[in-house]
Amino acid sequence: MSRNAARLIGVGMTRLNPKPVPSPSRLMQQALDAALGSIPGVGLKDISGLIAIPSLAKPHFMEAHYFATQVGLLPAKHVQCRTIDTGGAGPVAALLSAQRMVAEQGLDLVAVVAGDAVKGLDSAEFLRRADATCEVDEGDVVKVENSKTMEPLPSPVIPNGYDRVAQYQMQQYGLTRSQLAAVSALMSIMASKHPYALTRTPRTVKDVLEAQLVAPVTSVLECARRADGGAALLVASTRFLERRGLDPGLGVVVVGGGEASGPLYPPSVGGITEDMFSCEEAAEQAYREAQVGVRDIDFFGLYDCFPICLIRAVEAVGLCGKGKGGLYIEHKYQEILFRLANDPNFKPQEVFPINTHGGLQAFGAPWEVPAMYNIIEAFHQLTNTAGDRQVANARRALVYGNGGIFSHSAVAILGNGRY
Ligand code: MLC
Repeated sequence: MSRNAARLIGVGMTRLNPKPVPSPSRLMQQALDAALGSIPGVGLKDISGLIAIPSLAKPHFMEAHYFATQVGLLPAKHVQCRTIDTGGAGPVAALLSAQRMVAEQGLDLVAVVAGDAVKGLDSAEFLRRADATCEVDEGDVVKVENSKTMEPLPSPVIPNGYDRVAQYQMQQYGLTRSQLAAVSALMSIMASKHPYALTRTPRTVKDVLEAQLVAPVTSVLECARRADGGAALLVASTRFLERRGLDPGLGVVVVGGGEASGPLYPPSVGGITEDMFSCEEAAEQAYREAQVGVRDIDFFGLYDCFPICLIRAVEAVGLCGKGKGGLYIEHKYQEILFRLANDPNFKPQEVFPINTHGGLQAFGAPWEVPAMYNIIEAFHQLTNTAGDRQVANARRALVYGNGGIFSHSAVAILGNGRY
């Protein structure tokens, strides 16, 4: 390994929905303090790079520069800041960017921060802002030959956008309504094992199907669960660790990554084609760079803002064949229910080493923060600190962040560096 290899050495997060509701910036600060506090002798003054993910509740011009100024990181020489806006893919895109800043540009310690307080917004204001993300100004529309009709989405725009893709997958590949609901039920089982998760009690497919509908094939229990929270990552060079007398094998290594983009929102159901999806491409790049395949991955942190996102993700990363994601989830869910009922020592991660924290639908989703939780859970799995959720002998993890409505995919592969 080169001396400039980048390691994810520390992570930090706030509890979800703290009261009184802090600002997104305060949530980022608290998470960064927690991450720095986990590494002896390392403090704010050691940070030479800062990447921030913008919030919806209180966005700022040049978020990273704003944050660095507020916490006193700037003014200073040799500090580089950047804001990354690839929606929910932001944390994984930021992790890859931090890795390059360390490995290629020679920075010593790069922090990634994200925080949002969308539960703290009242419902009407949240919906107004969320709906505005896909608003198209007619004056901006350029007619391109053979272009798809970008039919506007009804409110709530984001659930309806994902719903279009769910309907496409039902028509194209025979995905069923219960298979979609099984994702939410499965995630609630996983979340019930995590002390920070908002969902404490597992729900059934029946509960999910009987919950209030927010779009034709999406109920409220299948939506990313609106929440307030912050999270932070610290990526360091091995040179920095050596200089500080820290274990050069601290944390985990970023061994590969990939990114790809799709349109901001999908066309009508009949106009959707496979061209709009980008997770396969991002995953392929990441596997190639890491020189591993799906069988080498022990833990998966897969974005799941709505069931269709996880169903397409298990296909895209190669856990099952194309169009078979619904069946894959259904079988795993049935197996887990059977084993839980018959074996008191059974742990769900033995058959489903995916989103052991519960994902967006059950753990909680502070807008663009939640892929941070995929990364943090991967960190705990690879450092053998996931407690009751621990996947046995976890050596490599794949984390996936999705932005917009399948508009950006970022995939990173992490390793414990000991294989
Ligand atoms: C909501 N509730 C849930 C839940 N989702 N409970 C369990 N599991 C879930 N997954 C509960 C809430 O806690 C609340 O109960 C009640 O349902 C109503 O939710 P709400 O959000 O307070 O209500 P409302 O304002 O009416 O809005 C409902 C909604 C909204 C479905 C329209 O929640 C919504 O738009 N959710 C999706 C959020 C979203 O789009 N995130 C981005 C995903 S895309 P109580 O008891 O707490 O009041 C993405 C990519 C990207 O991630 O780039 O961002």
